Amino acid sequence: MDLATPAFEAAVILRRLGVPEQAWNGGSLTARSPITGETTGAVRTIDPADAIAAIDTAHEAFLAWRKVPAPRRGELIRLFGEELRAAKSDLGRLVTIEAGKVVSEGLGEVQEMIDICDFAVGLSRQLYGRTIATERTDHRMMESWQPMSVTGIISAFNFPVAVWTWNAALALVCGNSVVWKPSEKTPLTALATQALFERAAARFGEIPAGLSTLLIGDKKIGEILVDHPKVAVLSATGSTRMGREVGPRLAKRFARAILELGGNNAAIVAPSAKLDLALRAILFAAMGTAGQRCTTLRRLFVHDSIYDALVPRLKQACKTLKIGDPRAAGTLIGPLIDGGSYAGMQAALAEAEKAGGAISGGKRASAGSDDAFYVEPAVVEMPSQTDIVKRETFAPILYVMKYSDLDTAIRLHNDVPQGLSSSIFTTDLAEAEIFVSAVGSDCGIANVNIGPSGAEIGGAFGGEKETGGGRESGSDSWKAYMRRVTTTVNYGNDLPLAQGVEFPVQ
Ligand code: UN1
Repeated sequence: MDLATPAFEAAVILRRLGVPEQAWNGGSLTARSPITGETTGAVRTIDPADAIAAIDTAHEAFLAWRKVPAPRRGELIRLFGEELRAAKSDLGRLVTIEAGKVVSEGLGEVQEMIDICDFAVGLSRQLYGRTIATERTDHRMMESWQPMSVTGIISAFNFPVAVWTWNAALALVCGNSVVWKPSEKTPLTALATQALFERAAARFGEIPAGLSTLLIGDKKIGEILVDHPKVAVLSATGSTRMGREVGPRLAKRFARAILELGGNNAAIVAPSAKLDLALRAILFAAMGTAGQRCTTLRRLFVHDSIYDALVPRLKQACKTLKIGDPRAAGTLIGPLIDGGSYAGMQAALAEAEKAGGAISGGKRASAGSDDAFYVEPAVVEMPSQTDIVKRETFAPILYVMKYSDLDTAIRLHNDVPQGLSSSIFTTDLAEAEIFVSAVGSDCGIANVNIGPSGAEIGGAFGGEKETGGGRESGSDSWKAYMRRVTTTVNYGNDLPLAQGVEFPVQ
């Protein structure tokens, strides 16, 4: 079956979703599809003065939105979830076209948006505070949660719309307004998402102008968002290099940062592991999404007693993964996002080889276009955890190392700057418990018998060390978008002071 060009498909979808033509035709930012490398749009960008004004308007919107009862705010997100359900195949397809994800992963990304909307709707009738025992007679002490202000969101190309929704759905039910600076590599999916949000807003009725604002532009626009005093919470997903710039600037003005930066996720395969299950999990986690998830599996520690039973099979299975147009049936590995990403992968492989690595795969796969970058997934057997293994390369490279005792494996596992996600494959209960205990994995996510990627929205998502420490999505991550208020009420006639302090006044 012949597929239409990505540019043609993108235009049809954008029109169907009601994205105004002038937003993606005639602007200065070139949108492209990694499938063929072709141009898919000329997107209008915002200039700095307008970006500042838009954030001011978003703040005005916040002042009105914070007064809307939270369950009513949840209604807006419920409607947005409905729009996403109705547009799932279109938006999923656009994710495929713009980020290069295979069809089920493009659809999965939209499903992740729907799931977090459902979660946020439920949350809008909760946002619980506690009542706390007070030491004073005739007093009550309690905690409540109030909206913060404008929430800024900077998102990456690899989850171009789901990560925005993780943040926006929670921030909006929490009573904030949101301003979004998407990756310059994925502006069309951002425009489509904004159009769907606006459909929901129109159905909702009265909503303050600027409640959800999209700012398409370069790094300068991101910096405006980071530095604007009205942006009280900023969630940024991207490289550790980006986080190192953003974090201190936010700290300087005491804004709250939610940073989701690099990962260098590992798995340990123990002697008792179910090998078939482990093999499938490793293949998806390491090679799925062409290695371009923050949670992608990049390092594998295999016990020496099963190394020969697993690693040759792994290398063989990698050769059978179908590489190509992510829209085609059966494709499991789509393109890298661009040539820079391909160059980064080749540089990492060259360095690994120099350090004694034995590489299987990793070559450029033919694409029929010089501007599209498809690669064979690479398995690299390393003699030890060298410098290149400790760095995150956003590509399908899996470094494999042998271990003989669990303590050493855990020590090596943790001996990298990043701390996002991790896994152990074992049927030994004690090993599994050790891995997720205080002395085990030092990551924000620690799994047993599943890979490190593909997290559900219900749990808090994020990690430690150079991953940035932020948590998004499920559990009580919503608290990051709210102001905690501690209140003590005296309903008596006396004025007892805390800690028994006396302050007699005549
Ligand atoms: C990311 O790669 O930025 O766990 C987010 C996963 C996804 C989210 C990843 N649910 O793979």
